[in-house]
Amino acid sequence: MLEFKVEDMTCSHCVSTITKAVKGADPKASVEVDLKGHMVRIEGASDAHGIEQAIREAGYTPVPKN
Ligand SMILES: [Cu+2]
Repeated sequence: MLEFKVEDMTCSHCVSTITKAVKGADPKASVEVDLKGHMVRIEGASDAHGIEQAIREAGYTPVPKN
């Protein structure tokens, strides 16, 4: 599992933007977002670097947790 802390994710719009960004980067990945905890968890990722970059390009600051 891939985990990112995304402090600048603040509302349901952010959740949907980040989810779309991750899916766009890695369509087979499944994304789980914990808005209150500011965590994004991704299962089945094949391209961790691409996912991190996609979240950044969507305007957020992902900090890898593992
Ligand atoms: Cu938001």
